[in-house]
Order: sequence, then structure tokens, then C-alpha cells
Amino acid sequence: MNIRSLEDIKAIYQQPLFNLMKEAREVYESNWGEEPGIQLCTLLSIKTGGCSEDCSYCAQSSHYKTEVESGKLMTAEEVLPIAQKARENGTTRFCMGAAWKGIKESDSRFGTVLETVRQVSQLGMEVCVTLGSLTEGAAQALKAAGVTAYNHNLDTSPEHYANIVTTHTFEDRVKTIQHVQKAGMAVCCGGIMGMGETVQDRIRFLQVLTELTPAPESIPINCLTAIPGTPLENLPPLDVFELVRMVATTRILFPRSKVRLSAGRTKLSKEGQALCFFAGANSIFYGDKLLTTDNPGVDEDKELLESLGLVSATQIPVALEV
Ligand code: SAM
Ligand code: DTB
Ligand code: SF4
Repeated sequence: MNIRSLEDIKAIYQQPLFNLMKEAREVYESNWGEEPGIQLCTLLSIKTGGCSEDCSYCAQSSHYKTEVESGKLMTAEEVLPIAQKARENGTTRFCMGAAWKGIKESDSRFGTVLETVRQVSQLGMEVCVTLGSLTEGAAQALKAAGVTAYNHNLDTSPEHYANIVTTHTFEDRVKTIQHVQKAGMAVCCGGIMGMGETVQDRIRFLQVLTELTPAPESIPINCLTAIPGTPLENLPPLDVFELVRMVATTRILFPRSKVRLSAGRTKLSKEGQALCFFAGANSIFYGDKLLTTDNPGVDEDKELLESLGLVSATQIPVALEV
């Protein structure tokens, strides 16, 4: 168990930025070696828009009028060539997302997802899916089909959650994470910064993550992408140093987890991203699109990683034994 007190986490988070970055760098180097490597993950929205939930940041919620049009669930035949292309571009983890509250085994669409997973998992990449809430049985079926990791974010603190979402609860999210863990899939669980939360909320969010056993295998740190038409459309962008603080604190609390610099990179400078990598981020979403919003282009990312000497990891970097 890695549970930390709020005071401990606050003391880490609030130290002078360079001290924090130095501590995070040391944790990173002693756990991952000095060999630089950034995991490249590609996202694909296999079912876009029309979601019943009211997550106030989301372009895909049917509660808000956004530019996103809803589509049908993609078939395995449609997904496979996209996954193949991603692999050719150097992706080592392919992540498929669906705009659902959740999915049950009895739903015929679940069979389609399982078939897609079976085919994509033959390509040799890690396979991640994010489909909303899961029953224990659905989690087991996904694992058996070849899913290696399930993404289910807690997104913010339990206290702030109801200000952001009202159609499901923080506890519902935790329950699904438990089903995923029980089924033996790795948990990918992170959050969004810049949704009007306080520093205390960020610290609480990290504390809840430390309560997960085992610790999440990967932790995506998203900056809010303010979507026109959603309740959060006018929120100001997150200050880059706050993002660096969050990345560094996450690295210190979770020495062996992948810390993924996720939504919001198009708004970050090269220098801002470099600070995040220095502070221990070791994974990115790679490819022109996230789910519905833009991501830096593949060429731009290759150039950035090369210029920093951060050769992309051709295989998942294995944590060193300490
Ligand atoms: N429906 C599923 C769910 O809610 O878990 C899967 C898809 S959902 C879009 C996955 C995650 O994307 C959310 O939990 C949130 O962290 C992130 N996300 C969605 N919209 C975002 C936005 N506008 N800015 C930043 N992150 C966002
Ligand atoms: C995660 O934490 N971030 C990704 C992935 N997990 C599924 C999604 C980011 C979505 C950004 C908004 C959009 O493209 O719609
Ligand atoms: Fe639906 Fe997921 Fe978007 Fe919430 S975050 S509205 S559950 S797609």
C-alpha cells in the first residue's frame, strides 16, 4: 500500500518548483534508469458522441450542443487497418475509447468490441480500452479477449466530482476500477487539471490514487481542453508550472507508473513539454487526434522527441528492480 497523508502530498506539491522537479527527476532516474524512453500511445474513438452522461468537460455528452456528431460503433474490420498504421508509426499501445456511460455483457455491441480487441491484440501492441463502467463479468471478458489495460479516470477529487458530473458518482468510478483490478487488467487512471479545482482538490485526487492497490500502471494527466458548448467552455488554460507540479508530484508518489502527458499538448510549448518530461512524464498520446480534439502531429512529436534526445520507446520500458 502506498497511501499517503494529505500533509505529505501537500509538502511535496508545494515545495519550490526546482526542488520538486529535482526530486521527481531523481525518482524517475532511479526507477527507470537514465535511458530515456517515451511510450507512444495512439487513441481511436470507436464510438463517438451521443453519450448519456453530463461530464461538463466533454465534447461527447448529449447534454451539450458541441460540434461533435454521434456515430455508430466501429467494427473490427474498420479498426484493424488504423491500428496497423499506428503500429507502423511506432505506437506501442493502442487505446480505443467509446462514449458510453458503461457497457454490459448482454449488449450486442459488447460482442463487437470483444472481436475488435481479439484482432487488434494480434498486432503485438498493448491494448487499452475505455468504455465507461464495467461489471465484473464484462471486465473478465475483456481481459480474456486480450485487453492489457483499462482506462477509467477519476478525473478530480471526490469533493469536486459532483460539480463536474451529476449522472454518475465518484464511487461508481472506483467500483469499476475494482472490477478491472479483480479481472487482472492493468489500471490506467488519471485526471483532468484546470476544471476549476483547488490545489487541495488536486492533492485529494492524488491521495485517492495512492489508495488504489495495486497502484495504477499508468496515470494520464490531462489539461482541460475547453470545448465550446460545454459548461467549462470559458475556463482559462492551466498554468504550465501547475501542470509541471502535478506531473512531478505524480512521479514522486508513483515511481513505477507510466505518467502520461495527455490532453492539452497542442496548447503547450515545446519548452513546457520538455519540463514535464524532465519531471518524469514518460508517455504521450501520439497521432493527430485524441478522441474528438486535435493532438500534435506525428512529425512534430518525432521532431520534439528527437531534439530532446528522448528516443521513443520501441518497447515498453521495463521498470528497473530497486
Ligand atoms: N466514456 C468513457 C469514460 O468516461 O470513461 C471513456 C471516454 S472519456 C472521453 C475518457 C477521458 O477523457 C475522461 O475521463 C477525461 O479524463 C478525458 N477527457 C474527455 N474530455 C476531455 C477534455 N475536454 N479535456 C481533457 N480531458 C478530457
Ligand atoms: C485520457 O486520460 N485521455 C484520453 C484517454 N484517456 C481516453 C482522452 C482525451 C480526450 C480529450 C478530449 C477529446 O479528444 O474529446
Ligand atoms: Fe460520456 Fe465519458 Fe464523455 Fe462522460 S467523459 S460524457 S462518460 S464519453
